[in-house]
Amino acid sequence: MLPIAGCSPGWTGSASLTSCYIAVSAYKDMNGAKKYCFDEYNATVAAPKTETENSFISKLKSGDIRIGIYGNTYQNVWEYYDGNDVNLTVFSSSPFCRDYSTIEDCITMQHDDKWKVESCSTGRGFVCQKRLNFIDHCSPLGFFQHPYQDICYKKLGSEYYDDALNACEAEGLDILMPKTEEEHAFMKWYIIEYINDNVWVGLTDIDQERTFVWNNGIDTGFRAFGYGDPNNAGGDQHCVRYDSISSYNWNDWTCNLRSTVVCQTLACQTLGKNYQYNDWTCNLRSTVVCQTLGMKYQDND
Ligand SMILES: [Ca+2]
Repeated sequence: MLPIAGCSPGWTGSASLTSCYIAVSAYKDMNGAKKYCFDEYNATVAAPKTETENSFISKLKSGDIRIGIYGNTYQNVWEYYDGNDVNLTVFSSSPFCRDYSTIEDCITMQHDDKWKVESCSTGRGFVCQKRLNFIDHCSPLGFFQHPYQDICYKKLGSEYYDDALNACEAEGLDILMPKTEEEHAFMKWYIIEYINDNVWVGLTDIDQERTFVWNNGIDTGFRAFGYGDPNNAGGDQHCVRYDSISSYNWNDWTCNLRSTVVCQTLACQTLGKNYQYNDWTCNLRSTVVCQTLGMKYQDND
């Protein structure tokens, strides 16, 4: 296999695609496939967004291939695991015809490149996918990294909210602040799979009830509260957490109870006082990454 610019050895891609791919020999249900790609490669299950990408992925592995799209057959609504809506669908027949719809259905690509709906619990082969030029900034520091974005996360212990802020700050990090659907979709999945506990979000309405403010940076307007929240139950819920009772969507919650702390930092800012990288990692990515994420996360004033 010829090396592809921007892809690690053993991975493949093409000039027109913005991702790298690797066919794996594992055979798993949807959940297992997602964990496999993340654990092994900080990657996701390949999910085609164009016809070109669809046929490219199809040729990487013989037999049926499970792809990283889930949805609801009754509604014919499909979503990528990065939280984005699916625009391309190439079903071999109308998914409405299937009668085994559950809350979550999965999609398998057949040898003719066409898709069929299946239960997510059916084991299938799959392909892992990651961004072109992906660099693992985070795991050398003991952090984990968003597969699509240059954000590093670090899990700490269980703290009151104020102590959570202090604990992250003491490490030169921010508290978790998912400000886009893409960040939220990943974090919700990660919490369910790897943390299995309620996790603070750096968002509070301490100063003015119902006016939620991020711990720092701009407000994208993104919120992921669960059904019925924020409700300020008991009149003392001014902090926010990923909550098991909300299926790990957000719940406004009292600041004076403990939840697990996850801190975050932009990958290019992990050069802070506590986490010195060696020079080459910084120099490789700093210009592009910092400009992009800077636009998104930092105040302009
Ligand atoms: Ca609440």
